[in-house]
Amino acid sequence: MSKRILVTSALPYANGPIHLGHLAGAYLPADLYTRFQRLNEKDIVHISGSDEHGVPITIAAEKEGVSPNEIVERYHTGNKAVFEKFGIDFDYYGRTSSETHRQTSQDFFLNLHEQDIFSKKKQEQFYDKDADMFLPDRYVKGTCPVCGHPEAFGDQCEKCGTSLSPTDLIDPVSSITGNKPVVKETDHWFIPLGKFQAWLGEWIGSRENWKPNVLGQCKSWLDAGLGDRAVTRDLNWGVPVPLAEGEGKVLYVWFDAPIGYISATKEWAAEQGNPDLWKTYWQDEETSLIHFIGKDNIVFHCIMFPAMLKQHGDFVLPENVPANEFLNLEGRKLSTSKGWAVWLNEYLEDFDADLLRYVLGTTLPEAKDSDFSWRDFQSRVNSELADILGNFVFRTTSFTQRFFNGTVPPLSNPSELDKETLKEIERQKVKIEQAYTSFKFREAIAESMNLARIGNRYFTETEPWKTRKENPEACGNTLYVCLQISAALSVMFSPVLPGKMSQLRTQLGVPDNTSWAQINDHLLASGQLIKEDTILFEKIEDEVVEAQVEKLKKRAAESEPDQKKFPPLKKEMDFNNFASLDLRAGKITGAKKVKKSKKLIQISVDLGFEKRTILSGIAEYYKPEEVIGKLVCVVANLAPKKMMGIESNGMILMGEDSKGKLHFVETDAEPGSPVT
Ligand code: B3M
Ligand code: ZN
Repeated sequence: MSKRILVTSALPYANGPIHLGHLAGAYLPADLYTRFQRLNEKDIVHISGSDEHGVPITIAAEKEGVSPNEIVERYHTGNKAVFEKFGIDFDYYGRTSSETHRQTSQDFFLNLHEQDIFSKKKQEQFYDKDADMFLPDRYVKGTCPVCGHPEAFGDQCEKCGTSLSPTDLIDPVSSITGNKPVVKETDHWFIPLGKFQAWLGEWIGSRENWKPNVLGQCKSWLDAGLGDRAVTRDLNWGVPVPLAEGEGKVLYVWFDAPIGYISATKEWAAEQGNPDLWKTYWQDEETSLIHFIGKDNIVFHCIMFPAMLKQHGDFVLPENVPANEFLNLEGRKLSTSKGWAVWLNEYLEDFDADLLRYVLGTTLPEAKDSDFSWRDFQSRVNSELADILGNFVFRTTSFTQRFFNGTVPPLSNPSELDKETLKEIERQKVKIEQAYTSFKFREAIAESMNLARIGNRYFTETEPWKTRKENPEACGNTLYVCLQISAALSVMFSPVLPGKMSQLRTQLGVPDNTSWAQINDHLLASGQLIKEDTILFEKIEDEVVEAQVEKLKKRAAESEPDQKKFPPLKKEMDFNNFASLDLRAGKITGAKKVKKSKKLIQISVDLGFEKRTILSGIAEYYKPEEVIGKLVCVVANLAPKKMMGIESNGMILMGEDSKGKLHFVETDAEPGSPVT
């Protein structure tokens, strides 16, 4: 193991508040890891900060009609504060607008420039004459060539997900003035990633213990072949290109942002009163550099930044990049623009930070996407934190208060079970340590909880409420063992539950500076006094989590655009095609939900001359009993289709409104009548 560890967590764009997706992707795992390693007495520094450059910032500013500066001030300050409240214990939280950062990233660029590594190339780019600026891809809007969505962006269509180039758009317009942009030539500097391809393949191949999801993404980038990537942009917001010919241009945000880790470490070192200390962490080979990020940042941290570092030559390379997958919310993809997110500052108005640290920690998307739901939050708080950990500690300490005057009893003539149970402390400690050091935080937390489970089971089995009279010595042993487990838990659980475990250590009299190595089965001395017990975890009522789900749904509904743009008209068809469609009036005579399907209802329709079974995707909008009796229009000559094991014979016509809700197309004509 290396001498020291430098942990970085992705610099979040200072263009909006921190939500659960951020936490699950990078910050909570980074904090769990750092807190564990600190407890384990490692020399470890955790660096992060605000990414204050790039189009994400200027777009947020334009949307609000304020300056980019106002946006980054607001969110840098707000995000820094909320991370702190949540217990994300950065050693330094910097920002890429700092002077140190400007200097550091310009020096970095110049270093590569002087090594003649960049190629300068002409590029054709959209230009807005009235705004007098080149338009970043995101600033060009138009119709998606793939799905016809009229509001696609120049880098991506958010409706169909296709990744685009601004010139792919049909009828492109500038999102600044609404004008049709012109194509103009501009110069940019490119890093030839292809030159690093062979080295990257070898280097990534030689990394140990990288997660399969990370290796998989790297492999597909490498297999696709690396090309040139522009490292400059025509934008008036960012780090200026430090060359006379680069006037008016800035460094590409993904060039300067990772250098932000270095500049923030420099600022941290200065703050420590030892300005050169940053060098130890970035230049001494005995540093393990670990980048915590979400999966959308993998290519930048595993390909582009290592290539930059390698070429520069003065810095260590990342030892591991334990990127996480995405967190969904209540079964849906998280989306801030659609209001489908839980913001950390709002969470903290209603609940304690530790509860979310625990629940998110048990659901981290470590190997694949995972889901956060309020029901699961409630159930984990109630049935794990309260019923297992809280209950174990409470029954142990309150029994000690009532029957042992609040002092730790002696261990005398322990039974096999007592001795075996004490040994579980060491066994769990080994498992937990193993999990933390291999970035398996879910497992580390589960094994921590398992020790509380073991304690609970033992308490119940040894029945101290009975032995208290029959065999006081055995009763004392039970409490001794349970108090030692509680004490061990108060240290073991501290990376996850820093606030609650500090409270527990105070109650038990376990010193706050107890290290991981010091955890053993006799942290408490016999005769030691335990303080009055408090309830560590209160249960959460149904109404409380229901209110959270309601809040989420309400916000999602509010942020839906009032007028959904309807899809463009389909291509003209000839009359014969239309005439081959046989539409009939029908009456719904029965309806029931299709098992295991969220969308489908199985409907019986009377067409007068025959009865049909039709599956209709309306379950999100109608209950089966609501549709019975409706007089509807049916496509009666559609080929049968099997869904969820049921054959559907026809289709019921529906109108889809601007909110996406479906409405029946109804007719008073008697069942069987042709609809023409
Ligand atoms: N700001 C992207 C993001 O927030 C970017 C990360 C920079 S890490 C150097 O996801
Ligand atoms: Zn599209």
